[in-house]
Amino acid sequence: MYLSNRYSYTVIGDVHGCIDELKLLLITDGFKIDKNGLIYNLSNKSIILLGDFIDKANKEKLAQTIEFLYKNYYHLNRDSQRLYLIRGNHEEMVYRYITNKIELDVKAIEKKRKYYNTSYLLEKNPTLKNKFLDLYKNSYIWLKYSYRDNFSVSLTHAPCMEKYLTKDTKIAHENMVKSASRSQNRGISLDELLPYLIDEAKDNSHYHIFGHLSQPNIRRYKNKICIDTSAIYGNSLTSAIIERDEIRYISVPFLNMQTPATQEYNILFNF
Ligand SMILES: [Mn+2]
Repeated sequence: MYLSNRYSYTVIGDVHGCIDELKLLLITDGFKIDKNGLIYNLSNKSIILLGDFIDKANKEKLAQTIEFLYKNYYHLNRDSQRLYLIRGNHEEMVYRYITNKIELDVKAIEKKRKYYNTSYLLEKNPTLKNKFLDLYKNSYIWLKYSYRDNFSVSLTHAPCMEKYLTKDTKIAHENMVKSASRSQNRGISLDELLPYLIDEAKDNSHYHIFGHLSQPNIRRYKNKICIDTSAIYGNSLTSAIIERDEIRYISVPFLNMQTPATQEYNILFNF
């Protein structure tokens, strides 16, 4: 879906239930949040979540995150769309688990427990489940912003090959939602696992911003930019702010309002 360039866009990386950090990031960017949790002070700003707003966090924070996004989805999008959700692999998998689209063999049950803990929360709370399903159905696979002919930003959850980027086939959609799995390719550097990120990178102003591959900081190689800075792992939550033909960044630290998740991340780009 193509975005109007009449607005600026605050594009936020993988939230994974970091609701306190999400609110702090929005406030740092000039938004106001009232006592009911509604976002104000938009002027010409729009908000885009880059996918994976669920899983890995504790269940109270996950529930708060879904409630916050649901009420603001309808609050902010009353007249024109100002809050967009891009679908991540976690939304996709939890959707499949809670709508019984996955055969629950031993391996699937183990994965559900290990990686998709939001499924259990939603299965126990039908109201919250319906809110999640509504957000899932209203999410986009890709969004694209253009400013004149010489500046554009494509947004997806995962990095992908250019042949899939902003295309609307089933295989293109799968590739924009999830890239090769790190958990199933342990010990392989991301540069080896995703060689297209280096091979297809160009020194121009047609950017691809993605999350999905948690990193210790913003990783950028030419026109490829990863803004998943590992909030739920105790690091920071990052947004890229697109305004006219410029991109700037705001990050806020993990606030220790919940126990961080643990993982060791492979770093993108060996330089
Ligand atoms: Mn992801």
